[in-house]
Amino acid sequence: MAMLSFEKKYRVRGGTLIGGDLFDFWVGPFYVGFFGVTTIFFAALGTLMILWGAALQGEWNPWLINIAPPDLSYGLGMAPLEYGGLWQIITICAHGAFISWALREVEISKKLGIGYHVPIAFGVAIFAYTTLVVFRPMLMGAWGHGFPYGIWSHLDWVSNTGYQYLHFHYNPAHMLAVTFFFTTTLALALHGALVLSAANPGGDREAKTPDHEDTFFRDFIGYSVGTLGIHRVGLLLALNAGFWSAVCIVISGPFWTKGWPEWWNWWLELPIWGHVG
Ligand code: UQ2
Repeated sequence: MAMLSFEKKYRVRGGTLIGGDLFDFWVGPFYVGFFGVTTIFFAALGTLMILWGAALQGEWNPWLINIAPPDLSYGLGMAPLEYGGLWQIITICAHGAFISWALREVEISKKLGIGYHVPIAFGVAIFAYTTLVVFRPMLMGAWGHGFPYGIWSHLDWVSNTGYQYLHFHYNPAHMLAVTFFFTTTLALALHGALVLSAANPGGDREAKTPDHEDTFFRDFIGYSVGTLGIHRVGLLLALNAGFWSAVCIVISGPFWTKGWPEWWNWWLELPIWGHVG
């Protein structure tokens, strides 16, 4: 079925979570919906707050624009706009936009009668962000523990926060997160390469079918995870990358305040090394 007639067939009324038919329409190729409107609202307001912060500081170099969270002395209270209040409003707007976007994905999934895998996957990314700027700051007692909004400044924050725990690569949850990120790229490279190799056999030869893809991996390593299976593997790997990223930062501070290398002393402290005392 051609794409345009497919769209006509499945562009149905209903499936909205809120507002009934009020925003149940399309603008060109885009579904709007109540949450399309709230996404635009929060994204526009948040962007304006960033531009306002840039104007207040007189810093218009895109690399250097920096909206910092409040000083630690403000604790979990509100701060004046120029002293972290903008960061607090921008954080609220970011959550408004991200959660609206996820709920718009839910409405579209309901219209199409498909599962909720996409909004759940996006939800894990939102969870990682919320862990950084809400959960961990709340557990540590100050919004000032959130990261600053700026291209350069957020990189400095990551570097400084890492060194605060001496060597972040010794954080076991960070090890898991990094491993999942790398394995995700491995899986996507394998999958993308395999699909393109079947679709483009070279010359004027006709595209090959998915059973060729299965056969390649069965010949190569004796096992094929399958054309559906590779997407399950990919989703599992990607969700774990986001999840363990959130875990590795939320345990740093609230759970472990020393250097991460020292955490591994549990190994030396096992009662099996024949120490006396
Ligand atoms: C596969 C398959 C695909 C694929 C890929 C594989 C036909 C088109 C990439 C091979 C993947 C395997 C064996 C699992 C890899 C696991 C990890 C953790 C990287 O068999 O079926 O479908 O794209």
